Amino acid sequence: MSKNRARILFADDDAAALLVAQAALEEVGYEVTCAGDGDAAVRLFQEQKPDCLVLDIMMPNKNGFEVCQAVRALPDGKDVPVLMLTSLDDVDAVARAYDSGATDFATKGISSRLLVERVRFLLREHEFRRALVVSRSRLRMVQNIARVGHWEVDRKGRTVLMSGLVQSMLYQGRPTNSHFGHLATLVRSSDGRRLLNAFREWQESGAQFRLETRLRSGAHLYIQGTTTPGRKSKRGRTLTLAVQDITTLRQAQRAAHRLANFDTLTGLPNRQRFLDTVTGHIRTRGPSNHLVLLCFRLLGLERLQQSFGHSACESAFVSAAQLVLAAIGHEETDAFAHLGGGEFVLCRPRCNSPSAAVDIAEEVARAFEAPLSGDGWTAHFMVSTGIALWPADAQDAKTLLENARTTAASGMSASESSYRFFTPDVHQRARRSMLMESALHGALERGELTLVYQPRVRLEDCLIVGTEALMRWQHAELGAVPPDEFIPIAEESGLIGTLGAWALREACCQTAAWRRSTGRGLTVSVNVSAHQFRTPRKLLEDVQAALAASGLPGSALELELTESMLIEAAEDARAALQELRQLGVSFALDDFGTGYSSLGYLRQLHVDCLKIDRSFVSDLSNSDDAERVMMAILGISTALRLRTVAEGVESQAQLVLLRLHGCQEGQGYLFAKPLAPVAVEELLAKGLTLDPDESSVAA
Ligand code: G
Ligand code: G
Ligand code: MN
Repeated sequence: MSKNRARILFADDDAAALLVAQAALEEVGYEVTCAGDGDAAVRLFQEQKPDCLVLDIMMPNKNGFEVCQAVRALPDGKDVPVLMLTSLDDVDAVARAYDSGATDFATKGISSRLLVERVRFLLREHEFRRALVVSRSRLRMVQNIARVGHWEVDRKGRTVLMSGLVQSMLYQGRPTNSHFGHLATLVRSSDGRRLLNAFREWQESGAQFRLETRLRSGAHLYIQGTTTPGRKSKRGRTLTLAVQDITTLRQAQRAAHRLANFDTLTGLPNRQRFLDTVTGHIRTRGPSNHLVLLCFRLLGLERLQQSFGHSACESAFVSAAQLVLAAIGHEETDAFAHLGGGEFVLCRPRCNSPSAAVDIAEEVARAFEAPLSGDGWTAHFMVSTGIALWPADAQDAKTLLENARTTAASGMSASESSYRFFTPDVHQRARRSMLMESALHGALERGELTLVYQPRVRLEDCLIVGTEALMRWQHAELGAVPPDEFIPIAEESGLIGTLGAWALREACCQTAAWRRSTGRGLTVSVNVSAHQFRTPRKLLEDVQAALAASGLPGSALELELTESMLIEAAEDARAALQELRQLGVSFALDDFGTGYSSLGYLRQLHVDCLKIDRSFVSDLSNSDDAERVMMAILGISTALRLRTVAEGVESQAQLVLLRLHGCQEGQGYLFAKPLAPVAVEELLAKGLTLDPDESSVAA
């Protein structure tokens, strides 16, 4: 059974007529099913879903009209072509046939050739109609997707046809008087006048149009389209408007503009818009004129982020933006932007003098003297300000901005708010630190990092009691990079986690080996960075792993921390310290005397040892004051029952004074420099005391 073969249901109680018609229809290729009465016709229709019905009128149980009605009531029967066979001249029957839903009629008894043609015509017409319905619904779908509608008006502007979409665009779906002139009354009067004028022109020749206006109802109307003068009708020529709703497009364009030009958090302009504005200022300003660009970077965000998370930082940015804006006394010609991450930039065209820039920087610093607070948090911030001047420091906006930013970044390790002017070496340093950061990746794997060990001695007899492990980096191009330089970079780039873990393991393994070879209880001190201390769980795991791998007892390991690290320590850091202490690990306060040095804090910090900064040691033999300060420090230390280590001991005189005032241990060039492991081994092989004779005293 081919798909293209149409199936015809032929219903007639006259068996002879049936046979004749069936033969004729089959001859031209149709498949024919015959029904001898009305009920059979309805049943067969349901079973076979024929493509066309031919119905006699007079039949048992249901006549042709009834069959037609029954079929039309079926879900599949609404569209099927139905040809009704009526008697010649029976006009009534023709009318009833249409009433009951027939598609067409033919006179009963027409020649079978004519009947075949009739059926063929009906089927073809049905096919066209179906194709039309499909294409219309496709068109409607496409129009809905593209938000396109049409509106046809007559010469006077009266609506002939308006699609639903146009109705909803213009009238929000409410049925209203949809005269073209009425549209003009819905919009602002100037737009209305333009519309009426355009209407006259459109009737002469078609045109493209765009209307972006606000309806009197308050809603925005964004449409565009084409007008085409149309067909002639009794009422004259019509005009067809193809109308496209571009509201979504417009909104997307607006949003894109907002995203491209503004910081979504603070609503301030972003980097791109800032640069555009500054570029504009530079273009319109002669070289004799000046611009100043200030970059303000918020310091102290890391702590807030750690304790209260990202959303606290975001709300801090918003409050900070307001503070900075108020402090700078915002002027109309200013360009002011949030670059993200608490970095604000200001470009002020009329500010010509460096001293005026300093005033602004100081005003902003003052604004942050009071703490900021938000949902459940209060935090203290500082500001590092970088200042760059045009045209002295850069020719174009982008370089000017980058110079101010680099300058601000270079002040980020300061312990209070500060400002700096750009100088070319800021740039050099920034370049070097970038170079360093990329070189630091993989330094460990390439074996460029090593540990050196500076012996620590008991002052009374100069017996070596342990060492301090210090990191060294030797790079092929950069040379020997001092830790003061690369540790901060390792911290910023997050590499410190890996380096710190490595140093702990290496120092523990080395010390365990020396303990085995000497049979003495040597200890080792390892420096811990602020960054490591901010992830106390990892620090704890690293220490556990280092002790396990080396077999070193926890009591032989001392961690060197700074006061600021301990003071900033969050709750989880204190908990980790406690767990480390249970492993036997002890803690030394490094660089003592250079930090807060609050006695109140000192008691709460629970450290075991103070390492007196070498600045206090170096002055010792030259000034009485220095000696009195040292006595005071040692007094505190005794009162708190802490061990003390003097750092940077360089002379016999210093050693004598330190012994005199009861300092227990010392480290310094007088005894030994930081040494490579083999050199330490040679020392240990010679004996464990490092009693310096006069000749070894540094000049
Ligand atoms: O010896 P030297 O100048 O290299 O030490 C300078 C400073 O570098 C030390 O005071 C110490 O704070 C830091 N430092 C040296 N080694 C390490 C280390 O392994 N880890 C950390 N965090 N800091 C170190
Ligand atoms: O971690 P800390 O900041 O304590 O690091 C000690 C630093 O002091 C290291 O850089 C080390 O090289 C240096 N150092 C050690 N002994 C002496 C010394 O006697 N004199 C001077 N000037 N520096 C020293
Ligand atoms: Mn140290």
